Amino acid sequence: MSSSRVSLTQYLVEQQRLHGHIPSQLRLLIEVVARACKRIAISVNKGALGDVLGTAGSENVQGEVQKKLDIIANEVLIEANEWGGHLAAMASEEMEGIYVVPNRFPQGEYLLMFDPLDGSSNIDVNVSIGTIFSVLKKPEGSQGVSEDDFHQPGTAQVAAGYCVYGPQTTLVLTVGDGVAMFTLDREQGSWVLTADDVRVPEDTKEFAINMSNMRHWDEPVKRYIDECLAGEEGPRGKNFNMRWIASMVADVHRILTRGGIFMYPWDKREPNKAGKLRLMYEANPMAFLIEQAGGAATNGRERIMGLTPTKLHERVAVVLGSKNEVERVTRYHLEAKS
Ligand code: P6P
Repeated sequence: MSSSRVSLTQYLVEQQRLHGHIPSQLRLLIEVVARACKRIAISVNKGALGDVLGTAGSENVQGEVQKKLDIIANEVLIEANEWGGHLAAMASEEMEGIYVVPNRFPQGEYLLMFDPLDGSSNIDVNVSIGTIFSVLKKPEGSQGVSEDDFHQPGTAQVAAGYCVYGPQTTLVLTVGDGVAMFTLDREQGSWVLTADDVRVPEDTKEFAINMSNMRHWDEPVKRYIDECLAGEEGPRGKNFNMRWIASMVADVHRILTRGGIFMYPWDKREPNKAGKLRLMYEANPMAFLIEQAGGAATNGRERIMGLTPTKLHERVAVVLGSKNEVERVTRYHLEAKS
């Protein structure tokens, strides 16, 4: 690839030439999602100058109060993707059921899932938020499309990524050949390759967890965090730092950039041992990116991408990031069971 600026399109064309993982319909899908993220960034960046802050006076299927920007982002992604002929259906955190591409448009072979604006509690306080997306192929031979077609393990993803709306607007993407980052050049309105072959350091001194939930955690998580807090006098023999942005996209971006461990474990308020985060459009795409960058992603015990969902909005516990730390948490869970 030339040392000069590489655009998203050039990167995708060259990746297809090198690895053959990006058929033209998938390239179109990624470019359409990237364009939608540029449109969302414009609304996000307006803040109080546009009628985009505050709540929309409605709740989503999760029972969460919807922000105006949640609805704007959801509509932008639906409208950008429904006519292209690359998709059979979409699913969103903001919609109860799947959105089947209307008959007036050609049907494609891909399924797109997204959290249109993750971290919305941060919108009104000007903290980074993001769009998360995951792409599956519609199962061969399935007539029409139903929610069951989405119930595939994370290992079946053909692409995943996020766009973080922060000091920079950055698109982070994998199609199974490593992780690349593209920064939005606002003057030209184009995505420029700014990092290729991203790697997560296997060790870290930085953990991310919402400490206010400590009293609800299971023993292995308490043990792990207590040891981090004990610092160099404790069993880990080193001091740790803590970060919690409460925007998964921003916390994961930090971990992809400099390492770390992110934990949203199940807690005793969750009767069915699930967690807060959603498997299909938060945990799975982030797990794909982290694994492609040499990290690990589990629910505390088992690989997230190995789980087969049975419901569209299924929740899961999440432990992801620097491989050696994630594996330590798994070991503590196994020791607790024995
Ligand atoms: P808490 C945002 O609402 C989100 O889904 C993730 O982006 C984030 O990591 C988590 O929830 C924050 O949860 O309980 O700390 O507000």
